[in-house]
Amino acid sequence: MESTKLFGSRLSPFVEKVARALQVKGIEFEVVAPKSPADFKKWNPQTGKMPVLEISGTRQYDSSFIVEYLDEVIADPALTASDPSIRSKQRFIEDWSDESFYWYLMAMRWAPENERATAMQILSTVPPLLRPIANLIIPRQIKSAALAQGLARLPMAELERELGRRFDEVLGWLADRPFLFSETVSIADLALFGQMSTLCSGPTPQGARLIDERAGLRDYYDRIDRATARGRSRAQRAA
Ligand SMILES: N[C@@H](CCC(=O)N[C@@H](CS)C(=O)NCC(=O)O)C(=O)O
Repeated sequence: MESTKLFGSRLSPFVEKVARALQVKGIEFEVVAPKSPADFKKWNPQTGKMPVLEISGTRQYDSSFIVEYLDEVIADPALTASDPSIRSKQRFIEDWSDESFYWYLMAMRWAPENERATAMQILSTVPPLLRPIANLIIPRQIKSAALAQGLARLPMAELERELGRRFDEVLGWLADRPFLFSETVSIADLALFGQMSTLCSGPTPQGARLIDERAGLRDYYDRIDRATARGRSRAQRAA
């Protein structure tokens, strides 16, 4: 069987989301990291974004489309609930996490306090010879997207307060269940896990602290981590 390739960097919340989905499905894969921004367009001419998944001779783009595809080709374990009302909530949170919540992360990464560490983190994944040119392009390009969206214009104190509120709201949705609206992990949890994982990756200590201050959130993060770890059996994946 052809090998499955995940194009992108696991520093991206969307790539991490797909990596975790593959692990839940028990699909072996290799990560192909970008060498330059030109790779994004080469891998994914449609949107120029990562992740892209090469699987069974096809290339899929967009983390949500990819996970939906994985659920179609490997139905068990399912990453959405069979109950339509629960499934719609999981899809809604996945979309909220990808298209809205993500911008809190971007704002925090590209805040004046963190932008240097963020740029260094990204550049460390680029081959040394390409770093000078990447340094000229990547930070400016990504920061300008964050500023255009708007949250990145808030001062850090406001950003922390707002992100903390979003986390409290997530805990409200979680209530006393192990995963969002369900006893088993779904696309909603994977999407949030990707965002939290990037937030805990170093350049945004303010975001990592907001998670650590909330024991319920930290436990939720660790629970998704365990449920989606590579090589776990079904019994081991149980919360
Ligand atoms: N909706 C897309 C979002 C992907 C996305 O925004 N990826 C970012 C990395 S975190 C990217 O490739 N950015 C490069 C660019 O915008 O040029 C998905 O879920 O896959």
